[in-house]
Parts: sequence; C-alpha cells; structure tokens
Amino acid sequence: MPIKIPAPWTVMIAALALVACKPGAQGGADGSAVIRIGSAAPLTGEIAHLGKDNENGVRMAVDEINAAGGLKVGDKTYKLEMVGEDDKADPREGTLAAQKLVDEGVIAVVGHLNSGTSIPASRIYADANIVQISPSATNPKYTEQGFKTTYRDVANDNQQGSVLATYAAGEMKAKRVAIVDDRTQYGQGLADVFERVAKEKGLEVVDREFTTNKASDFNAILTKIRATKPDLVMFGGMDSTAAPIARQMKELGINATLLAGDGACSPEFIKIAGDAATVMTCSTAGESLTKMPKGADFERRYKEKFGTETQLYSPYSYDAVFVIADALKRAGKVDRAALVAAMPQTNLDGLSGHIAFDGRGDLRNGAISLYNVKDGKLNYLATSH
Ligand code: ABU
Repeated sequence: MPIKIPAPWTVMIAALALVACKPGAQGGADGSAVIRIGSAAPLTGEIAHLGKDNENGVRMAVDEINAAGGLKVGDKTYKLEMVGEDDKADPREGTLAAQKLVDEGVIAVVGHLNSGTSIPASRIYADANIVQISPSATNPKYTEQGFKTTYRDVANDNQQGSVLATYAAGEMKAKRVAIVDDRTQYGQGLADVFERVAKEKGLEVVDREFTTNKASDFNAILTKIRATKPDLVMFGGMDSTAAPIARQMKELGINATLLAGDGACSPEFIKIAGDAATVMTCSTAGESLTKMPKGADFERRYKEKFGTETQLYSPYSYDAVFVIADALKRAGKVDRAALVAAMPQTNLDGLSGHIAFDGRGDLRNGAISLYNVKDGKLNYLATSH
C-alpha cells in the first residue's frame, strides 16, 4: 500500500535533498553556511608523516580564515570546513578517496600528495568539475592531461630533475653516477629526467637500478652499485626509502653522495637515517621555508598548533586553500563551474611566493631549492628558478 506523506513533509524532504546534493555549500551544525574543501593525502603507511603535514597545512589555512570571520563570497559569508580523506599513497585508494570527496560535496580539493594518486584522481575531479590543487605531486604528466581542473603550486620534475643533474655536473663536479628509483610515477619520472639531463651534461651513468616504495633491504642493489665506483647515487623516491638506502650505503662503505629529490628531502629522512644522513644532498620543489618572508612565523604557529615541526609541503597546502578562497571570491558564488572559470586568473602573493598558473595548471616561475644535511638539520644551499 503506498505511504502518503503530508504535504509540509514532502516540501521539507525535497529541500533537504537539494541541500545534500548541492556541491560546495552546505548548512553548518550551527546554522551557518559552510563551504567544504577536501584534503587528500596518505594518513596511514610509510609516508603518513608527510600526508599529515599536508593536511595540517590545509587545516591551518581553514582555521585562520574562519577565525578572521569566514569567507565572503558574493553577499554571503561562509565558514570553511576541511574534509580529510586517507588515500594511503596508493593509486586505487586514491581514486576511492577522490570519489568520496566528490560525494561529500566538496567544492575543491587540496591533494593528493603523490603523483601516483594525484594523476588517477584528477580524472574523477575533472568529471565532477572540482578544482584540484596538489601541493606536492611533481610528475609533469599530472598537468599534461588537458583538464581545466588540475593545478599544482610547486614546480614539476622536468625542472627538478634538470636542476639536480645540472648541480651534480656543476657544483658537485660528479663524473660517475648510479641511479635508483622506486618505480612510482614520481620516483621513476624524476630519475628519467635526471638521467637524460645528466647524460647531456657529460656525466657517465654507470648503473641504473630500481626497487619499490615498500622495500627496506637494498644490499643487493648497493653491492652492485659499489662495484661501479660512482661519485654519487641519485635516488628517485620518498624519505622512508631513502633513509635505509643512506644507512646501508654507509654500512657497505660506499663513498658517494646520495642525491635525491623533494620526496626524500625531509626532517623525517634525517631522523631515520641517523648518522648516515649527512651523505645526502637533496632538492625541494619550491622556495625554502627559511627564505619565505613569513616562513619563520609559519613554522612557529604550526608548531604551536600541532605540537610538531613542518615536514615538507604544508606551506604549499596552506597556500592552496588561499588560492581556492581567492578564486571563490572572484567567482562571486559558491559554484564548482564558477570556481573552475576563476582559477586561471589567479595572481596571488602566498606564503611560499607569488602564485600564478600557466595554461596547463603548472606554477609559473617555480623554484627548486637545494640542501645538504648539517648539524642534524637540512642546510639550505641555493635556489634555482
Ligand atoms: N614530489 C614528491 C612526492 C610526491 C610525488 O610527486 O609523488
């Protein structure tokens, strides 16, 4: 028998359904209007410390905007709400997390952390017309897919791989290099660019090896590399893998620099590698926090709020929220399509530097910073634009 619903209830149910389906803006528990921003990063697994750092940057920006009274879009003021998802640094989990964020009605996403998750997730966001800004995915393919929704606010690995190879050939005066990568889209991609440019610069690539981002025993690879007598070992991969490589290089008596990209250039690397950490020279895909005019203040406030130091990408995930907020204000309404249309005109001074995007969604004039390890800390060496 059909159930009859009294007329006022049908109106209320229809109104609730409309609110539930409307992407971007929702009602808050206190009756305020709310804009949801997604944060996708690995919150469990080997690089959870980096994922948490990304999420903390988003949370810090969201809390600051709310504490200042919220975000005025058109004639209405909204509170921001961060919706965090754990993608476990896994491509398949990344697409599941992306779909969850779409279903949760976010207007934009900051993430993912890894290129290997950001790239497959980007199609899902593009299909849902959701702006995605990765604060850390550096593989060039991420922004080469032709999506209008795909952005990053760090430099890419064409630039990073080239700077690393140029630095190895120039300042480091390396002649013989061995290359190892972790077969992820980031690690292999960065190692490929490094290898191509290193050869162009006249370096001899004496060995090319690969491992995985889950491996912890590198004895076989490193014993083979030791026999080739390299000046440096370039590694494409993350800090959780680079640290045991550094330790085992020391144990095997390999007298070479470990040269790595942004994924390994973290305080966590130094903590895990211990007294082998000084073997490393590395790059990050943005300006150094120590060179950002408000970097020290950010570091202090971050520590006060989260009780821990920044790792790598929180300045960029923090900035990504302000980029979204700025584009929403210019769009004048809380609407996914309007936000997508406003993004290309981004022209903003952020914590990490000036933020404007090229036609693909890559950061214009991105910086690569170089470091070595001194006194148990990353020691800034130089910036290349
Ligand atoms: N950029 C290094 C770590 C993230 C990634 O691109 O996979």
